[in-house]
Amino acid sequence: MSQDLFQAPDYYQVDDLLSEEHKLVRDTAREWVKRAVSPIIEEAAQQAKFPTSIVSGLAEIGAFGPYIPEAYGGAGLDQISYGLIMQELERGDSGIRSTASVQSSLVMYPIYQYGNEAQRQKYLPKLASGELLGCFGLTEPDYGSNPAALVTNIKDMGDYYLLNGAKMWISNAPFADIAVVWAKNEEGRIKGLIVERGMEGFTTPETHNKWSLRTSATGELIFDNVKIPKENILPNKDGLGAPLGCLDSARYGIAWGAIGAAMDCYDTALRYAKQRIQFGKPIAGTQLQQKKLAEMITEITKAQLLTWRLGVLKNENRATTAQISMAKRNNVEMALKIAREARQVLGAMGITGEYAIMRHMMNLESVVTYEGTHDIHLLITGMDITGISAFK
Ligand code: TGC
Ligand code: FAD
Repeated sequence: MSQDLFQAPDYYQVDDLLSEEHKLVRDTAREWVKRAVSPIIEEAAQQAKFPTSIVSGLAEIGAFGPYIPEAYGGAGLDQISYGLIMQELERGDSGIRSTASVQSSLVMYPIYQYGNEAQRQKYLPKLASGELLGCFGLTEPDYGSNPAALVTNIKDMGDYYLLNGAKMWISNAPFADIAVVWAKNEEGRIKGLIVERGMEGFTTPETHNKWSLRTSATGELIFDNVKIPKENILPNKDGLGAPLGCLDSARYGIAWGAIGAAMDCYDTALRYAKQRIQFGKPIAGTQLQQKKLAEMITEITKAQLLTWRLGVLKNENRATTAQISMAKRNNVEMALKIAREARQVLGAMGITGEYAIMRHMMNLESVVTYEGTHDIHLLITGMDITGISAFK
């Protein structure tokens, strides 16, 4: 990949809305991405390998549990700082943001919110430092958008639970040390449990041949009569609302992350358009390319303002699921459209690994599907404004 010359666009001086701490956290993550992610990420994507060398750096910049209290090893930051870290990571690559999202919002968050003190003490500090990596198993081969119908199950055996079933499309699964898994008990109630690598009957085969999110390892979780100690059940919340509560937090981070990918595509296209000469002048001087670039910065600016406001609401514990859905859906689609347009601005160069645009575009094809598809988020908005569920 060519040298990382990224300059973040801020057309409406959104920086003025950020505190000094927000800017420090953001700039630390930005500098780290330039130094540690940009030089290695293209090769990692080409080889479809999660770059394990960056795990300690992710922990150092506070990307594992940004809003988890410091007493448990987290960074103790607010929701806007969390969002800004996700933005900077996805500026580098959605797969890197994915790994941090899963660790923070889908593994540390449920242990912190739904776990007991012993579980928090046992797992959170090691997850924050990157000594342990985790994954989140909700989706099953036959139940993606409709997790309420999941069939993975636990049976009470007196001293322990017996876990059976399978999860699919699980980020971090191939290398995760622990998995937060959602399964039904004998009453059909969804429970969260912590499954540890090494438990007999638990395997995590990798999913190969992805054209998207190639720096993030994806796999299955297979449970064949796995004995789960009773102390591994998350005691403080059950029902579908428990995993969906984690998704709220992760979707919020994705809303910010997508802006990072969009900013990178825009910045690359703008620089290229100013330098690339055709018909005796920079292509940036043509009306058609200016239209593309002007629309990109307009959409990025709208997304920045939407997401900043969502962050304020989230800090005040007032952000609703439907507001988060709107931001996730809007920003991912915005980023995907910008990636497609930006790729065209670069002509043939746009399809090479010399520039990050095509990698962002392909990554975003996963981001638009996971954590609730584009359609599902639209229907969540529809349900919110009409009061009628289209899912039932
Ligand atoms: P519904 O009847 O609406 O709700 C069931 C219960 O859950 C409560 N609830 C929530 N609670 C907390 N947070 C939320 N966001 C909640 N949404 C709903 C609700 O109040 C109710 O509670 P109760 O007490 O009345 O029982 O549920 P439904 O079955 O109709 O489904 C609604 C729907 C379709 C919106 C939901 O199932 C959904 O969001 N589906 C999408 C599935 C999804 O997003 N899966 C993501 C898997 S994880 C992933 O993709 C990780 S990618 C990670 C990466 O690499 O970054
Ligand atoms: P389906 O639910 O089968 O949907 C197929 C299509 O039908 C979609 O377009 C959908 O919008 C549409 N559709 C479904 N229902 C309706 C409806 N009622 N009305 C209209 N249209 C509808 N899951 C995890 O649990 N943990 C992870 O870590 C994780 N990581 C992932 C990583 C990657 C790279 C990918 C691609 C997925 C990951 N997922 C993970 C799974 C992801 O959350 C699901 O793929 C997603 O929720 C959609 O489920 P599905 O693929 O089964 O699609």
